[in-house]
Amino acid sequence: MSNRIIMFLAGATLAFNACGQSASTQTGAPVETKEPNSAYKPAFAGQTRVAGVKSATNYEGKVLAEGLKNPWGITSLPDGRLLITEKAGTMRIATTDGKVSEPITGIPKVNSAGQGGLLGVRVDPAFATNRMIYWVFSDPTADGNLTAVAKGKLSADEKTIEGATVIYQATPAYKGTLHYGGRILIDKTGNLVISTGERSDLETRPQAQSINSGLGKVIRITKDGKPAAGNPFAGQADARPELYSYGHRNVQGLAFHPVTGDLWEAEFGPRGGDEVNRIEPGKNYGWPTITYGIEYSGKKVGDGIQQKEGLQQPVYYWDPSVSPSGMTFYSGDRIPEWKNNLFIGSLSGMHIVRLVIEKNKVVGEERLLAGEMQRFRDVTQGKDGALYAVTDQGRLYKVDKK
Ligand SMILES: [Ca+2]
Repeated sequence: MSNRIIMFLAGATLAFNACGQSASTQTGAPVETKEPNSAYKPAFAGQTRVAGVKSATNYEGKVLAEGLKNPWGITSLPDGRLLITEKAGTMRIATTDGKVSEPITGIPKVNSAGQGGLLGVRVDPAFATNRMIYWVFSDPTADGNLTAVAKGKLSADEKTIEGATVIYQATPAYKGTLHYGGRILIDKTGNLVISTGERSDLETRPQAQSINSGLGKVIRITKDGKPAAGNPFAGQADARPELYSYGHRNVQGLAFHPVTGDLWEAEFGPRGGDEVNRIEPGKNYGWPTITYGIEYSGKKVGDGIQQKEGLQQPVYYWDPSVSPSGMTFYSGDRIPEWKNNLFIGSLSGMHIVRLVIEKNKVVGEERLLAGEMQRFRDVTQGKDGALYAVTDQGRLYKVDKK
């Protein structure tokens, strides 16, 4: 079957599913036009460079605020305001019309060198009564830096975090400042799902494949930092019971699918090989044994293989890299054609990725706000059903229909 026919069929599927809604237009041509770094072949059709789509809805990205200092994570408070972390170690609260608070104090020291700092943040589902907040940060210890998780209570006047406590450290520590992962979600059982990185260097990289290391993992812990019940390696000798999945490089996107409830993640590849994965407990996602990327030097990674029995294939990958950061599925009603699509902040690509997903496969890709020339660090869905995003350059955006 020719590529053209496959694209036509994909377009027909989209139009059918969007019946009764304003349907996205299938443009056919992939949104990526640059040469890939390698000649690696995908494992299945639609694993990279799928047909481009274009939102039919007249949407806009409005700058609500500027001057945030390297914002990294954004999430909604129950009243609809936005809680934002800044890399150097502060949090601020922003209203959805762009008023930004003074920095919130009481947060344990972070090491903000390199890619470290105050990272992902979530509020307790019972925040309205307990005011608890959970966050990930780069923890400077005597042995080096590591990805850690802390919790604390937002004071009634919203000026400080009370009783901040470090509840989990993804050891071992390492004297480097790269690849901390750093996202956090709260799952439907009330446990915390955290991402880490393999700390980038050749020395630590193999630990992504070790189930007795905290590096290069998705981790699932209780709100007290203990391994969550039902984790895949519980009771297994020489394995850490807090681990949920492994073989990751640097996971900076985590989101639950609003319909299936599945955990999805995005991670950075080296030169090419950025990935979107659907995470199943206990599975090995391959890094550094398999990858669609190459070393920054241009050499192959390891044996230069992309597929291996027992190692999970990404649902989708990019080459060249877009640097996929924070992400969310859209479950709002304001733009019906976006329902259940995945939105990912792109750093080096400087846009917001929109992926249309059907039956766990990507069937369309769009680039939003590419003209803004911003490094989109995180995106979340507001209580009002609009998307809110923060950029490395310090902007807070609202993305909504005009
Ligand atoms: Ca992988």
